[in-house]
Amino acid sequence: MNTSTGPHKCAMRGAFLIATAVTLAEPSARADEMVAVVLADKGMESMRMELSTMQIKPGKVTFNVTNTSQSLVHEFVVVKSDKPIESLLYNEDEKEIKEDALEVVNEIEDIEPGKSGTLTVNLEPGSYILLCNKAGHFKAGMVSHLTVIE
Ligand SMILES: [Cu+2]
Repeated sequence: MNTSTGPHKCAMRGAFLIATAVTLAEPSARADEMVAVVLADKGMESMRMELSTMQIKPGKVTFNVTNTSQSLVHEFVVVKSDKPIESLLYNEDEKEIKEDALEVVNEIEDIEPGKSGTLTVNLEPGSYILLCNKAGHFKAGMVSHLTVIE
């Protein structure tokens, strides 16, 4: 809204403030969380996972996950874990994190290059690790961290 002060502008601003006050008085109207996720790589050597936010409130959250790769299939796994990312158990033969030893909340399997997927889950407060567990991708850097806190 601009700062010009004609009589019409003042009337509009007053109406806007009333509408805002009504919204704030209703805490149950809180919107569900939404996190945009980008899975990007420059081939097998350099990969990353970018989140639009690294901290959200507990409850229903929808991840909108986009694979921007030219050629590689990625996946998106949500893990509840208080451990540092470096301490996750790694299977050197399979070149992947041992998911059996983890509390996997849910995942999107096989997002094709240039495609997107969505995943909606209910998350309680705590620490989460988000990763792609295709062979070699975790070690190449396709992992991120999310905190859920009230
Ligand atoms: Cu991947």
